[in-house]
Amino acid sequence: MIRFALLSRTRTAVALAVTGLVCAVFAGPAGAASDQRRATGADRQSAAATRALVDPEFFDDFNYTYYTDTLLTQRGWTLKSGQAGPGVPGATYKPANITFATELGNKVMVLRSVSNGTAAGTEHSEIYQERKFLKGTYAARVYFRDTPIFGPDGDHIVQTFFTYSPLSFPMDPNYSELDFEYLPNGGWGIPSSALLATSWETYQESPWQAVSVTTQANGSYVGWRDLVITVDNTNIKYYVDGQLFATHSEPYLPESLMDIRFNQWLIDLTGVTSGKTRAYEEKIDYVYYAKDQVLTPAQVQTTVAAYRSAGVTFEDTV
Ligand SMILES: [Ca+2]
Ligand SMILES: [Ca+2]
Repeated sequence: MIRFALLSRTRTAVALAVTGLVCAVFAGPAGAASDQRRATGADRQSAAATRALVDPEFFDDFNYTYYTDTLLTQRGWTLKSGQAGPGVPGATYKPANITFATELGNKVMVLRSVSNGTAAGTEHSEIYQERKFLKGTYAARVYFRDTPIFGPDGDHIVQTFFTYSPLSFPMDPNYSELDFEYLPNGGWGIPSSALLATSWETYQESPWQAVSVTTQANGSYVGWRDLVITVDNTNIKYYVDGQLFATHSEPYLPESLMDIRFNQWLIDLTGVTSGKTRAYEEKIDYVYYAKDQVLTPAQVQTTVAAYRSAGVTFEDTV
């Protein structure tokens, strides 16, 4: 895990610089922050039919009390702990940095990162699910934040929603990873805020080589965002707030079972010169996966609304 984590930081940074496979760069988010969609009666009626179609599926509304809630591990979640990557070498992943708050009329998960400008004083957060996901539809509602909760601003923070399988050997073609990464203060040579969607075929550490493709949109994505990734036999499609953000295809289609991850971490310590402590937060309302079914973002919203109207905060039939 530690080895992967350290590699992940390096390869991501280098991939952007070396492979340079940015297939689209466009202006920042269109329109205002996304509305919180609410299902109508008709939505709920159609939701039952939709849900019958998409089983097996995974849904977690993150209705937990604390990071030590035993339900988290019972339901397949791992909270990364200790010195690990990705991010600043020597920084620490702390499960206690993952908390749960009431917002949007329900519980949301909060990932906090803290830094005082030193590696020893830098804390990251990460949570990941079991490895059992491949083709189908992945979705999460995520809050991207541009400024610290407190303290000086400017760190090269990465706020993510991604899927991942370990690399078995260098350039293993079965390696699989699909990333949403938001950089509120830039990083990896990007001067300001940007949202990245990256699909990986494979990589090797030494000498560095990566086969990946990134779609980059410059601009602020602050606020709640509905993120969807669909994977079928032809395409990987990334959607933000219902709008198609990126389409990637072979050789980037995933071949191996992946886990689902959320993390927040600092790329480096060059963004802020101050030694004052600062903290950043990414929030996640829910995560959803439908196995082997490509759903539209609207169908995802309908399905989530159906779970909520039924009072279901967790389901796993994958
Ligand atoms: Ca929730
Ligand atoms: Ca691959």
